Amino acid sequence: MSNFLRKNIIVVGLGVSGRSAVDYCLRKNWSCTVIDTRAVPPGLNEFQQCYPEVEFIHADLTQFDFSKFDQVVLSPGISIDEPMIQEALNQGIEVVGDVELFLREIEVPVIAITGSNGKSTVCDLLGHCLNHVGIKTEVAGNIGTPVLSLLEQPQPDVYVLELSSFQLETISSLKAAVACVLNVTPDHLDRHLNMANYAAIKYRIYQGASAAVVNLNDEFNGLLPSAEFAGKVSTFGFASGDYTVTSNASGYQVELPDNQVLDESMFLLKGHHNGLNIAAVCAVLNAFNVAIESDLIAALASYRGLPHRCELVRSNDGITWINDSKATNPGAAAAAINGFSNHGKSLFVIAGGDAKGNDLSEFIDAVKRHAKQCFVFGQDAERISEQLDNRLCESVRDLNQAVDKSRKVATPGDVVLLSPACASIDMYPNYMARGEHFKALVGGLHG
Ligand code: UMA
Ligand code: ADP
Repeated sequence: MSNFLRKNIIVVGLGVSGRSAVDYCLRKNWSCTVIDTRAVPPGLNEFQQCYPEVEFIHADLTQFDFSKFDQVVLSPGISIDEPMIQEALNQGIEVVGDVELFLREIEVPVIAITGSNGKSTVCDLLGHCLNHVGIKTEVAGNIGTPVLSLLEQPQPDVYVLELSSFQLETISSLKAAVACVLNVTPDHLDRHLNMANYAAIKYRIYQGASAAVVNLNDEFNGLLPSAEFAGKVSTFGFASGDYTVTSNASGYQVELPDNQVLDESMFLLKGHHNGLNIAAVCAVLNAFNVAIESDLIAALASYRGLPHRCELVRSNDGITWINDSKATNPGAAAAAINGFSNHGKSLFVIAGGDAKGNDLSEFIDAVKRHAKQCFVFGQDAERISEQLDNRLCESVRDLNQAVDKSRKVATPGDVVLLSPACASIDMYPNYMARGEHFKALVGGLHG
């Protein structure tokens, strides 16, 4: 350690988690430096005014020497496989993420959730249910609230943490009261290289957990060999599991181990994938010793969902318009398309953007099976349309034209679903901006 009285930390990445890490280090009276590969990361001026004592370095990570620091706090957007981060590890310098620092500070149980899709919905719904039954809960992590910012408030009864594969790479102290991998489908392969590697990182969430909730439909669930796992295991899935989702005439139903059956008509969350999310929430709550009784079911029923996730925009012209802009990978969009396949006469899909090099086949299959027509726009429109028949797919200039064309072909009783299967960054700052644009366009249509 460079100065045994004052720990010398470097925070890599000046995003929201990096900023909360700086706050944390300063509260600890540690010396703190920040490095970012961007010359002017968002909010740099304001940051420098607030923290004049913190040195900001703009540098290429491939050239940077970390040897004078005691600890590296790595933002999730930067890979632990960066050669100079690996070099720091070889020199015996500790590399952690913000979540690891947080876990070392807290004394209350953690419910930890990961998965390629459904994480935010499941975490938000868990927070809604637990708070509803009087268990004080804070929800944070990849959902948007950086975990270290929670340390400024009194500790609740339980933390629900949404953990991404990026965050799981730098966590070693997680011993969750309940851990759950919701699903693993292609995403972030530009960073994790292949599915086996990506899944193995996600399944680390079960290490040291007291109870595991496992999706029986997930092809990687063998990564949690129940014989070797010391804690309690419960399962959920389509047509299988302790918490089972099945189809009925009007949609989905969730069957609980005590023979209760919860029908889609009870819930504001629509689509079979949301049935699976509800099943996962029930399994996690039960593993956390919360009984699925009337109070809890009332909480599940009153949950409205998060914006941009299969959000109902408008249906007053007889056509149901749904904003699912958060479907930024093929698995998410496929789940939404499958989920809404029986909710109207015909289904029109709007998709496209930056496909991040993902294999689109799951999305393409869902469109072929359930959509009457698909309008595609953005950077990878051509890649999508090449895989779909011309009669089924039309390339359009932008979202404005996609909404215009959908309005012309859809008739009362139909569903129009924006579920892009792609990231938005080729045309929008983020998925929220894309979703807001869609809502404004649909709101401006004459009914
Ligand atoms: N970046 C650089 N150079 C740097 C540092 C970052 O170019 O030196 C880039 C990253 O590649 C990334 C962006 O800057 O594109 C932000 O990265 P960051 O690590 O600084 O991100 P934060 O603002 O700290 O936000 C992070 C999570 N971001 C990522 O994992 C990329 C947020 O998840 C999370 O909500 C937040 O911490 C609070 O915990 C976002 C996300 O996109 C929503 N997550 C991915 C996903 O959901 O698919 C995993
Ligand atoms: P995440 O936080 O993992 O990105 P969200 O809850 O924000 O997940 O949902 C993002 C999108 O993923 C939704 O808009 C929907 O299209 C899809 N989705 C939601 N739940 C599931 C699920 N259980 N399985 C597959 N896709 C899902």
